Amino acid sequence: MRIQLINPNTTTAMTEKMAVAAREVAAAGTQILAVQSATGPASIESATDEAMALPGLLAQIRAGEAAGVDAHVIACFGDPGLRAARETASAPVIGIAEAAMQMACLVSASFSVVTTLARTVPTAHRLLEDYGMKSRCRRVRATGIAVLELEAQTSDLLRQKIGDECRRALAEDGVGAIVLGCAGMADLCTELTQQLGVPVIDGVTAAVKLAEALAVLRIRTSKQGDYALPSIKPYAGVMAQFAPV
Ligand code: 2AL
Repeated sequence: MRIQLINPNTTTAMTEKMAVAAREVAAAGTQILAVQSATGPASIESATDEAMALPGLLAQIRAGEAAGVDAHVIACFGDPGLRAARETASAPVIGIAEAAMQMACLVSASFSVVTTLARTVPTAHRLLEDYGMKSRCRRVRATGIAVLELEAQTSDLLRQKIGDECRRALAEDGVGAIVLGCAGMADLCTELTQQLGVPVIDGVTAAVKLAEALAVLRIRTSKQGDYALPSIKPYAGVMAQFAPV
């Protein structure tokens, strides 16, 4: 099976980092095709970044559909463009935030999210609302770390900082699990789970395993109702190249 792992930001080091995490958990017969947007911001930390990242992301979804991939993963914790990607695709599309939150709910009554900048916290709250998970998430905690500080291997200093915030979540929030709020934290999941003694869930690996499950079960994105294909129409200016076909 082939899973297209899409980094919707344009930072190659981050794409490579998440590909390593994805390949570590992929089943023997699963190929991870790691790609990134060709246009857009270096990291996605605001609604503006997200809006500017979407044309490049949707172009990758379309390319993956044309290549016949079995599933797509959108590897950014804001799940940018998830609804639009599901309109565009017939294969399943999994966002890492939804995947991590769903998996946390399978093993704990409640969880906290430990994420990057305070700037990204409202997005996480909006996703919790959209996914009907507000009652399961006790708190979304920012570490003050920018996404691009996590683009390559996470430094010892940042590992400590993220670990400390997870410890505070366990001490203060009354939760049984932690959800990591950035694709760039994928390399911390195993060690934090060992150190903290509770499930620490990274969305990249959670999404890969959910994508495999849907593909094996031949469950694909519904083309009726909300995720029906978008209608074809002219797009003007620079957007013409991104128009649905
Ligand atoms: C992210 C992420 O995972 N990738 C990115 O560009 N921004 N998440 C975040 N919370 O800022």
